[in-house]
Amino acid sequence: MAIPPKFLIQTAQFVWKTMWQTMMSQLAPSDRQGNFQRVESEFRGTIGSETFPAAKNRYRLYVGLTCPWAHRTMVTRVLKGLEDCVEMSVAIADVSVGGWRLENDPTGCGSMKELYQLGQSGYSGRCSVPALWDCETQSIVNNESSEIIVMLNEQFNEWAKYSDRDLYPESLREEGDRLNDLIYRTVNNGVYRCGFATSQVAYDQAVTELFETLDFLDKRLGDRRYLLGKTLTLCDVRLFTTLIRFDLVYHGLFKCDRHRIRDYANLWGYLRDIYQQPGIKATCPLDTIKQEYYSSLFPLNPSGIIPLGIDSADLMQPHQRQDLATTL
Ligand SMILES: N[C@@H](CCC(=O)N[C@@H](CS)C(=O)NCC(=O)O)C(=O)O
Repeated sequence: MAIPPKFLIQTAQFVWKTMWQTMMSQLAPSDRQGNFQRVESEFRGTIGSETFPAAKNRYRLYVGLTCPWAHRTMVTRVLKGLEDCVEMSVAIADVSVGGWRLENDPTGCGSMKELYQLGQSGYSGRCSVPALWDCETQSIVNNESSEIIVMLNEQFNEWAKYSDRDLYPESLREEGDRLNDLIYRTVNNGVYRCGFATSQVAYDQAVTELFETLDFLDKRLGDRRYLLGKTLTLCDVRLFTTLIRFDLVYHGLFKCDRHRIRDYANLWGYLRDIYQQPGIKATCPLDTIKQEYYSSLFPLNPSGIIPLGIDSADLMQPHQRQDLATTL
């Protein structure tokens, strides 16, 4: 006796959707309307405080190559020339353990979960990257990228190769912070709000806001080289790490598909401009980014198939944005 296909389809849909909702609630918690709710970072210590004085080789940065938030800290570390002052451990996204794995780490930890628990016994919160680790007190100083990059910019100048380079100048802070709020909500976190939405309404709102901001930023970058004028700031670092993943991952996997960054006249040149600056390309292993996203976010890509994407040659095309440097 053949099973009626309708029954088969309905059962598969029910089982599949239930499994998907269960996995999504672990991976990306959402509210009752299906909007992705990002969990607040828990460790908010400051370098330069009594507990965590600035020092050479005392702190270690834990990153993951896929992660745009961790990437902000990697780019800032390179732009300030802090490679010999703040060491870095690269965690690997491991879908089989459902988290970040560490290999041959000096702490002896085999995962970010073990590291967080070494820092605070009994810790049961999220074990995210980036995390700034204090090797002396064996504890996490801070795991919020927007704060770590400010500390990297100003607290290690005594040992920084490019100590004169101020990525968060006082005179541009007010305008930069305002822009950061918009970019965080609609672009940095906006792509996640699209990809992790669990209802059509939540996705529609996130995707509309995302492209409204990208259109606005594209226009803004028509007469200035960087977001705040002629100097590159943390504002650019924060936008860059989302843009570099956009055509590669977010456009397909997160359904951010109205346009690609390549379709924008100014954003595309701006992205290439930053990518081509000394040391930056090496922080962007495109194949790893693509592979880790498409395989570790299993509920969004159950087949595990990894698409073709863009490659480094596209990003190395000339951009001529240096000519805009004089206009503002
Ligand atoms: N607010 C954090 C977000 C960091 C974050 O979400 N990192 C992700 C990787 S892209 C992570 O490690 N997630 C693991 C988890 O939350 O358990 C920051 O900006 O530093």
